[in-house]
Amino acid sequence: MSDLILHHYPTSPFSEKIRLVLGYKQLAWKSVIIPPILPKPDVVALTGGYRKTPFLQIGADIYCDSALICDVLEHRQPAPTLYPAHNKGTARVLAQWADTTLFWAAMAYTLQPKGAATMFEGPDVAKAFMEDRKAMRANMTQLRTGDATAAYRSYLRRLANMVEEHPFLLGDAPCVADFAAFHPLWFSRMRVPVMAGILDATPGVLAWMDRMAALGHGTMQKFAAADAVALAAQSTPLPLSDEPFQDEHGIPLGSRVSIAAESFGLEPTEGELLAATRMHYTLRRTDERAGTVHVHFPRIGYVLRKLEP
Ligand SMILES: N[C@@H](CCC(=O)N[C@@H](CS)C(=O)NCC(=O)O)C(=O)O
Repeated sequence: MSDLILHHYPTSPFSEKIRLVLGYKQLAWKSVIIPPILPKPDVVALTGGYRKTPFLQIGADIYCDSALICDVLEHRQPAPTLYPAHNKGTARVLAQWADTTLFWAAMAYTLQPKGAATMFEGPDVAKAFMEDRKAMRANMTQLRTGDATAAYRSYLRRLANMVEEHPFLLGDAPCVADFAAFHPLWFSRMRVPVMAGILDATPGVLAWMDRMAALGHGTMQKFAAADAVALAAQSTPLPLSDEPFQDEHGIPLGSRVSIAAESFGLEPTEGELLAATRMHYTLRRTDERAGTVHVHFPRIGYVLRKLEP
């Protein structure tokens, strides 16, 4: 079976979500460290434009977005499951809330000037990072610090209510919602410890975080970005799933299309629409370094547009 290659960087919260899922499922994986800001030539050779972190590579197949990566890892290693049969819908909805509403409140609180001042090695690195992220947020409403802090405190209390009932958010075992709720809090606690005091009011949440962290990161082996691009060029994309085409846009398969995130980092990937199933899109594109690759996106959170042929 082809290797799982995670393109990520150590301080990325969404990457920590996936590293822990790899640990929970006890998977072996290869680690490619990518730059946290643009330019990202090796990333774009594989994704065709998408620049967010993390993404997963399996040979010549590229999976964008941590929600899609969770589905791919579940398919690869169904046990233990991320989607318990008795509350699949609740788990996905709670995960989506955590990856968006909770994430942005946690970031706005944690990266207020006092936190941001401790995060970077020098003023030039800080300035480059802040400018990169400001451009990514161009179409978003920025939460103000006071509002973000109040919201984050409430969300922590709500999470505490859940983990006071059972060891994980929805029961005795972690599900996709636990991984999604963990990573923004991990960023506050582990990456910007000067801001971690907000967690002290909810010791149940801290204990749950310790249980989550104990899942580990699976078995990781370092891999070079250039080797990952070369591997894609030598590989043939996997056969497409036999799930039916679900047309919501009036865009036929085979059309030239672009796919971009709805918000935060709108760099599009362009290619030929090969599949649009109930939950996922697949594009085919050819890159001069990576060869022909299939780039996959979730439907939720992404905008599909037809391009002129
Ligand atoms: N919806 C995406 C969000 C990913 C995301 O926003 N990642 C952050 C890092 S944790 C990012 O891309 N930052 C800019 C970058 O790394 O270039 C997912 O679930 O993967």
